[in-house]
Amino acid sequence: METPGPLKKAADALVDALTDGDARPPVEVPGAPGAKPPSVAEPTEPRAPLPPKPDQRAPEPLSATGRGGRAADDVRAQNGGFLTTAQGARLPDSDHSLKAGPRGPVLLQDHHLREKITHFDHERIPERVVHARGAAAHGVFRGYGTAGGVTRAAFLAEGVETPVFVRFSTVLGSRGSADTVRDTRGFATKFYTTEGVFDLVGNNIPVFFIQDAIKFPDIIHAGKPHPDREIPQAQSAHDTFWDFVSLHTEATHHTIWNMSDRGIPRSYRTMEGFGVHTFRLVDADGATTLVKFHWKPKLGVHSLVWEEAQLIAGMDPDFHRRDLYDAIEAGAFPQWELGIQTFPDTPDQMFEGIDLLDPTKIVPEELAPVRPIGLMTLNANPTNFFAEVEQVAFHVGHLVPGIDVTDDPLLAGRLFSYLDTQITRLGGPNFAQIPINRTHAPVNDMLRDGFHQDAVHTGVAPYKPNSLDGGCPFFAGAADHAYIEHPTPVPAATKVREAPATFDDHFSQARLFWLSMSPPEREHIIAAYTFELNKCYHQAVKERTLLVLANIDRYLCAQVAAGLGLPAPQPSEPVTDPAPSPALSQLGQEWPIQGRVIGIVADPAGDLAALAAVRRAVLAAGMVPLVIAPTGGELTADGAEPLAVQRTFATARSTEFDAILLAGSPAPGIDADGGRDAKAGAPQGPGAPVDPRITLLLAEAWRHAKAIGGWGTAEQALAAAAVPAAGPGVVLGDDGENVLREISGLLAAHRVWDRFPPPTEAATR
Ligand code: HDE
Repeated sequence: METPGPLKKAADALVDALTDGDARPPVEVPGAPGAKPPSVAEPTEPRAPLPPKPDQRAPEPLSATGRGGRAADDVRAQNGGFLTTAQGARLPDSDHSLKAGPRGPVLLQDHHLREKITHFDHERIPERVVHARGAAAHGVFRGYGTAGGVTRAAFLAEGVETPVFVRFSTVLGSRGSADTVRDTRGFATKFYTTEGVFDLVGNNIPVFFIQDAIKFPDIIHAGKPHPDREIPQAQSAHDTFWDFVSLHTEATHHTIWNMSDRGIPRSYRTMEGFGVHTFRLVDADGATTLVKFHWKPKLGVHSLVWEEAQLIAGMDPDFHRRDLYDAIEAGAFPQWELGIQTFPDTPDQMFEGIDLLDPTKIVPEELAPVRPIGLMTLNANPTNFFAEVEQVAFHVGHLVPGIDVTDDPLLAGRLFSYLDTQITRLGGPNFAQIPINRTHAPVNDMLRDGFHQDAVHTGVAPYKPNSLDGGCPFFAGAADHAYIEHPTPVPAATKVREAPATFDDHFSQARLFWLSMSPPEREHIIAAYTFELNKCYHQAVKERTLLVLANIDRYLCAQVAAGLGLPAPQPSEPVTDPAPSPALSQLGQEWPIQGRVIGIVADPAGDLAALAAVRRAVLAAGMVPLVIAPTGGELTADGAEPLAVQRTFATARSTEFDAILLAGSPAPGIDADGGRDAKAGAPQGPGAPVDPRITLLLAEAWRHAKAIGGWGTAEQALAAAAVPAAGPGVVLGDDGENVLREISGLLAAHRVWDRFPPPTEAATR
């Protein structure tokens, strides 16, 4: 190890300052790439790599077998200020191959060239076969102790803090696909508990498309792009998906969730998470309880509107990962409560007539309330995407004492699949030794060798029983926290390829979901089915899907049929009348507004001091203010403090903001010309000229049911955008801070839902 020079010492001091939680400087505008701004000129002196940004954290510095501790916080691989080869030989140049003269042929002996290119050629690993697109963060889970009566899992005991790593994902798209597509979202949590790793590998939808794992390749082949043209990317709006789900009606319940607003979350921070399957908890005395796991976001469940989701897929395909990272960097740490629904572990594994082994069914919260058992806070971004997010390997079979699986046939297949898939994806059987996957519990397995073996095992007897290594390692008993499968009785049976009769009901819970939606949510569901099916080419697929919809609801089926230009069929099964579950609707409650993004449109001719005051008030409320002005740089006025601009009229789009504040009505900027910025090309309405990008911004915010506020001459801009000044969710006033207060109240309900009152016809049979 080289002796640290002054530059390394300076960098270390910066790490200390930046990683000290209390000293962490507030970040008003998150997203800058480095911990320190670079110089304009290319640096000429070597120095140690900059530390990670204060919001970032690397995996714990543990050995491949869980040894070590927090001694060395900085586990980055770079060491020393000079560029070297992989073997540590210092390099004088990395821009020119070794040649026989400046114009001569390149020499084969150039090891640096070969090493650099060869390594580059192998930088990619196979993307996940599903859930390829995702983002993740580090955090901590604190047990409330309220699960103590039903499980002996140590990490759920009161006050126990457990590090976690959480990866959110879409299912269908490739690694580079857009975040805001209509899809199910993965919600996978790795708990690094003292008893070993526990992975809760869930989704943001509480049910699944299939009841048996053997169908997984079928649903995924149907949902992925068509095998001939490899289109469409990351979406279900195509023939093969609808062909499959209309024939395979056990997918009906999951599909209606996908077509609802749950399929297009506003943010990972505003998603619920579900373990989907029923698990079996075991307490200290061996008593068992069946449970379903729920993650409840502190910010509430909140979704995009479909047009917004589509615009964002183009404007900012990284919208969800950016939102997660920015919120954490800005200190608005996302939080979820972990909760359980508990059910008696009866021999039939049913609860109130619901088969707990059927993963296409929920148990409404009104029948079995969700009991909170702990709080998760995500408080650090990854330091290196590949090392952490790409290489993290979850597995439903990573369980700890006190948590056991049930005989859900979907879960059984998953218990096989997750281990199997990593062997290809992560290049061999030793992926548990990759830093992000290392357990924080001591490891003494008898698994040896294999590709990428990082541990240098000692001893001569990696087998049991042995005497040559003193019989070590020894077996643990229950008192030593051994993981002992619960001795669950299995009834005598005959081998068959069959599902139980209780799995035959495919429609009643899809109807339950539909009946639980508020009128605006129902309209969105109708629109989503209509949109997706109108993207299909085959009429047979559309007609077959209408037959499915008829079994859910007459109004839903009739409206979608009308949109498709087809007749609405009659139901083929009696339509049941389940009691709605109000807990399934996103509407009707108020939520905290931390981390919401407020676009403040500046009028350079307006009162900058007032704008600055509103900006400060947005920050004080825990939200992120982004100043939008005709050009970049700073806004200045006599006597006022200069104000940094984060977005220009050309770069801003309404979809980035949860609410818009107008500090006046800005005149057209220098690039307000359709030739330079097509957004500016729309015809202008009568009245004082307003920059056309701002009228577009307002018109979009209006139709996406976002709150809009303004002061000064703001009314002119609203008029130019044909936004009614007295319309729902529009707040005009003389004082910006008062306007902001009202806007904050509107944001607590997420959107201005009454802006577009839906038709009054209720769902009917
Ligand atoms: Fe997965 N799933 N899955 N899945 N799944 C994978 O594992 C699989 C299912 C879920 O962020 C794969 O490491 C089968 C349900 C998430 O890394 C693979 C079946 C639920 C993630 C796999 C299911 C999920 C995956 C691909 C049917 C919600 C992303 C890469 C029996 C409860 C984890 C990988 C991450 C990933 C198999 C069904 C959630 C192939 C066979 C149900 C969140 O092993």
